[in-house]
Amino acid sequence: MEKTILVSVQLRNENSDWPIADLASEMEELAFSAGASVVQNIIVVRDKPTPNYLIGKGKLEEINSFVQEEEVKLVIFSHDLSGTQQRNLERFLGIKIIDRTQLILDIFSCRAKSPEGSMQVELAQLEYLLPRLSGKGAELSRLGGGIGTRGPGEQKLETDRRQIRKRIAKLKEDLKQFSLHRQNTKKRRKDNNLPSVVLVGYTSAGKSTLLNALTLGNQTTSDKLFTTLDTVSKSLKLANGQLVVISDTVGFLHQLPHHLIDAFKATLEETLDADLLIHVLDAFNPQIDQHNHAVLDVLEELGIQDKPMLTVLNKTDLFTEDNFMQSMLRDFPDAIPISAKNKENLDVLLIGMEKAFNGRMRDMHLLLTHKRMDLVNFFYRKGKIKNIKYKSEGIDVELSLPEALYERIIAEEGVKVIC
Ligand SMILES: Nc1nc2c(ncn2[C@@H]2O[C@H](COP(=O)(O)OP(=O)(O)OP(=O)(O)O)[C@@H](O)[C@H]2O)c(=O)[nH]1
Ligand SMILES: [Mg+2]
Repeated sequence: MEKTILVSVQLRNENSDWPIADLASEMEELAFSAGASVVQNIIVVRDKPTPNYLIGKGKLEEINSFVQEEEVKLVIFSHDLSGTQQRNLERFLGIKIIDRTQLILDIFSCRAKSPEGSMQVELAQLEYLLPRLSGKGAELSRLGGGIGTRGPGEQKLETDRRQIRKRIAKLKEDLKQFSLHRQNTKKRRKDNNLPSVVLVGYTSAGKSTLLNALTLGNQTTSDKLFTTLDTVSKSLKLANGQLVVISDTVGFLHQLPHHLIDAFKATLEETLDADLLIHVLDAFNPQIDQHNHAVLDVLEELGIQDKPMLTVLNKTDLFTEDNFMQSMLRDFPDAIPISAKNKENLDVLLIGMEKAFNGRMRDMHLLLTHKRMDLVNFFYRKGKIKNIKYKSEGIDVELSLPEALYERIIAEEGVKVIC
């Protein structure tokens, strides 16, 4: 493990709703998730940044003495560094310096398993690095492997900018192919027309644990951040027999690097296309309000803040006193308290999902030609058949179906609307 110093920086000229102590503790979690061994977390509060080093000379000397005493190999800044600042800091301290964005990219790069996930991370890394390239090659080759140099790393950086631009274009093209393929699969799913539910939430809120609890799945879960990168979908039957597709996605974080959001938009297509979002909040986390806002911000950035959404307060098993939970429910009055780990109250969540879908059901009375038995099967899968009579003139069926299907069904051949 690399001995690491964290420098958590708050600049008063930048409005942040995150108290510095919370920011500092999140940096520790991120560093832990990347496999760093943190020996010091130094807090710096300034009015504004200095152009050369971000922080002042006094603090820099303080960091330098820790670096010498503890044989530190890496310093991670919580604030983004310009190329110049990073180079100056590396020259002054003589060790590798990275910022929060690079740290997050590094974690993603280690976690990415699918070819698509790896390409998305590589794209984000290259786009982050391109404007910071000048004069970096030589320094990076001196620095060797470890946190902050994974992924596209040194070798690719030493090739020139043109090569990197070419690689970026190629990655974008390949990712487009993945996306087209997914569109086709999605079209097939839409033809089946199963409603889709997507789990969203802050990293480590318990999304994968909830997916496993609901579907007897075996998604990997862990206390490290960003365990899940690739979207995984499973089918789930609600109590009324309605089948839905439920998907687990990459977790969010406050100020998630823009390059990453852009690169992961393709993976997040499932989310963009969801009929219902389930927002999983870790009720036991003291930063629950900030997490809540950070997730709502990312949803807004993706343009899906108005989708129907159920909020769940997860990890209720960790509360020993009832009144804590009560006050939590005062802050989130519509939320459903659950424990994904102990599978508590999941029936209430399932009913909530059912209600969310029922809200958009429409009653219909149709006469189908006998050739359209396929539609009867389709109705059984998608909705609720209330009455069905096989008559000589056709199949007389009264049913309720999702509103969204109405136009499509009445346009089908062999379908007559009775009322
Ligand atoms: N006590 C308790 N722990 C839980 C519960 N749900 C999840 N956890 C734990 O919280 C940690 C994170 O859970 P995950 O399911 O991996 O979280 P996630 O939201 O999928 O995280 P990312 O994939 O990193 O975005 C794991 O250590 C889980 O065991 C719960 O209901 N109670
Ligand atoms: Mg997960």
